[in-house]
Amino acid sequence: MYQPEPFKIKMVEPIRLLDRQEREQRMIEAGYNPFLLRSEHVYIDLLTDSGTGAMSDRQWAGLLLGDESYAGSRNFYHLEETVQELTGYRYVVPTHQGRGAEQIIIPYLVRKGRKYVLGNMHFDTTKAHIELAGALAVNFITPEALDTSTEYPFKGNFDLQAMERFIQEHGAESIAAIITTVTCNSVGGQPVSMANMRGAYALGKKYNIPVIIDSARFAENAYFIKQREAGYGQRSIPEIVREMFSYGDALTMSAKKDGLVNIGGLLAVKEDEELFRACQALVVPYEGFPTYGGLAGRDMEALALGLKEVVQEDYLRQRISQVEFLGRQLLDAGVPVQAPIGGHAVFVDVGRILPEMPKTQYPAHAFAVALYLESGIRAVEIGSLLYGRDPQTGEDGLADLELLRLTIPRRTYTDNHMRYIADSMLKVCAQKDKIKGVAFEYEPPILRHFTARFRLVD
Ligand code: P70
Repeated sequence: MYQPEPFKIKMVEPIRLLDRQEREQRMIEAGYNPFLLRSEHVYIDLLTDSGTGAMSDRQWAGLLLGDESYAGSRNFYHLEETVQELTGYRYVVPTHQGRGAEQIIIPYLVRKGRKYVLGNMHFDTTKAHIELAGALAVNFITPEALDTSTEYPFKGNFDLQAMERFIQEHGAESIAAIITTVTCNSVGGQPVSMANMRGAYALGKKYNIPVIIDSARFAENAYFIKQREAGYGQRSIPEIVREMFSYGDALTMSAKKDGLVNIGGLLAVKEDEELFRACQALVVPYEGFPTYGGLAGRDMEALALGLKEVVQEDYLRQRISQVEFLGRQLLDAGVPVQAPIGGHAVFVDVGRILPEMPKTQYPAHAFAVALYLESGIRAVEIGSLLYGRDPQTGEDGLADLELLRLTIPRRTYTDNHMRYIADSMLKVCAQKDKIKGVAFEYEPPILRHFTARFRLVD
């Protein structure tokens, strides 16, 4: 059943499709890296759902209520109350975006020789902060997640037994933290079940390891729990969200996703005053005074309102079903995609479309280049390019899956855009033998996918 939008459109932003020749020229100029294209040269932008959504009229109105005082802005108190109510956490620190929260809490947790940070699957900025702090990021994703063809309802889950074995083998004192990422971005925007979140938290308590919830897409995760997990069908989204956060000691949030704003982030601590004081002290040199943390007063107001809108069920129903609508068209046409369809994006399993191409030629990135040339659509690789090299051996081509992410911004594109995306994907698949791999012309040492330049391999 399709779900009509629970909003109507008040303002439009024109977009334009360049002709094929110009698209080719622009891709050469961008060094075959879609990140380096100018957005005006992109027709439909599926690079990310981060900061790219549309705000509501209430949020825009909220911008005019910005109190731009350096200290004690009223918008901070509105945001603080909203986050306390939503999560049950006592201490709230705004940050400029998700990685702002990570750069504060991760180095603090990694202190005193704690070598490992465990996760269901860490996202790239989180992994980068863990490595910059001198620790290793270790993933314990459930094995079902790595087979894109099986319909498993909670592919974001931890393999809790494997994680406990690791803790026992390496000693609890060597573990800095457990990070639960909801939804789990790297394996396809896949949800973590409540039972699994509870289990990860129980391990944290048993071994005295703090549990941090990386909560960029917390509301989408809550919606999946309501749909799929026994016992939650009759519970409200805010109730489910509250329970989810009860299984963490602190949270980091990129508010550019489920915060429904274009910029913003959060760090919040449930009740550990020492942890909060340490984070509060660090936020000053890195982000700003604790009542603004790198955000304007108006940004904090828009975020407080966004956090209230995102837990509305009619919003979530349409959001998730639009992504599903795109995914279904691809699945029905035989394109391998991560199933079931995730929350914020359709993840295409390019490893299965181009099985012959070596992982070190980054098949999903090569596919993204071909998709732009065909259609003006910009998508992003979530595979060996993004994963990066082994920090100790320098080995490359290590991701389990070579995925192409068609990321859907919130409240931004229509179902006709989804149809165009599906048609374009099928055209590229029909000519897959012509897709060429890529090789580096320039490879940055860290977070390389953002600024690398490439040439095509013959
Ligand atoms: C995305 C962006 C950001 C992110 C995240 C999770 C689970 C933290 C952060 C950092 C990053 C991106 C990737 C490819 C293309 C463009 C952008 N995810 N945790 O799209 O938050 O960006 O606010 O510092 O997904 O998935 P922030």
